[in-house]
Amino acid sequence: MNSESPQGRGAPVGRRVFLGTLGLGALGIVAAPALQRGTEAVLSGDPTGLTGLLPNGGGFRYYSVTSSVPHKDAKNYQLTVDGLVDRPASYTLADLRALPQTRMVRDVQCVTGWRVPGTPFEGVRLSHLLDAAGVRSTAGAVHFTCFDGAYTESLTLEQARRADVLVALRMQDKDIGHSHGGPVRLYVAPMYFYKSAKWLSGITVTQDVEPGFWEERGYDIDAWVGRSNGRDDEPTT
Ligand SMILES: Nc1nc2c(c(=O)[nH]1)N[C@H]1C(S)=C(S)[C@@H](COP(=O)(O)O)O[C@H]1N2
Ligand SMILES: [Mo]
Repeated sequence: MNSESPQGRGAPVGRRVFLGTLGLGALGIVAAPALQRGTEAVLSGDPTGLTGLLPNGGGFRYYSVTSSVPHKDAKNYQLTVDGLVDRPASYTLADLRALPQTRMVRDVQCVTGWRVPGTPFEGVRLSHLLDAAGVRSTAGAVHFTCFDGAYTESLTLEQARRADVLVALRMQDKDIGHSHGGPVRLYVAPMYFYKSAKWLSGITVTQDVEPGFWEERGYDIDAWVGRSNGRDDEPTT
């Protein structure tokens, strides 16, 4: 059903999607433009409860597959890197902030159709953490886990090593807030936004790709914008 997916496959964003939203639990949200405009100003500061069904401000929608997510900050945040590596590691937020930072400004594109142009993200290249860990020659993929306890994602090692894949600490030139997956989320610039796992807590190097949360529910593992999930509307340059 469209309303429980990150994608309204071919569905016009309108009454049909809006009505679907009303019956929805905590799963992925598709909100109608009218609903966004009417409620954003009042509720955008509170991403809990009711506002989980509502937009997040700035054109973003708030998505979480769980009804609540623990809050983490510099005091208790940890990111582990393990699996097929020679040097497993654990990073605090301060550790991550001390590493070289890369800033990119790209369009965010959710597979449901909403898009936020020119969004700055900043953080540590995933390739930097992989190099530091020493990826073993038998490895072929990277699996991501989240401290919401439910969401997962994956990339091939080749994708994970791209320069436009970040372990992001900042978004919209601010530290990433809780509702956007802070303090640390993945940012996979060339792919639909469902690849950009929020509340990132684990990076495990694996032999093969393990499908992520939405991918086990039918979405493409290789989620290139414009060239996946039934779309083929951009030249493959
Ligand atoms: N942990 C986690 N990460 C997630 C999701 C989620 O539900 N849980 N939803 C994905 C989807 S479908 C989108 S469009 C974006 C939404 O990010 P935002 O809430 O910052 O707009 O997060 C992605 N990462
Ligand atoms: Mo999405």
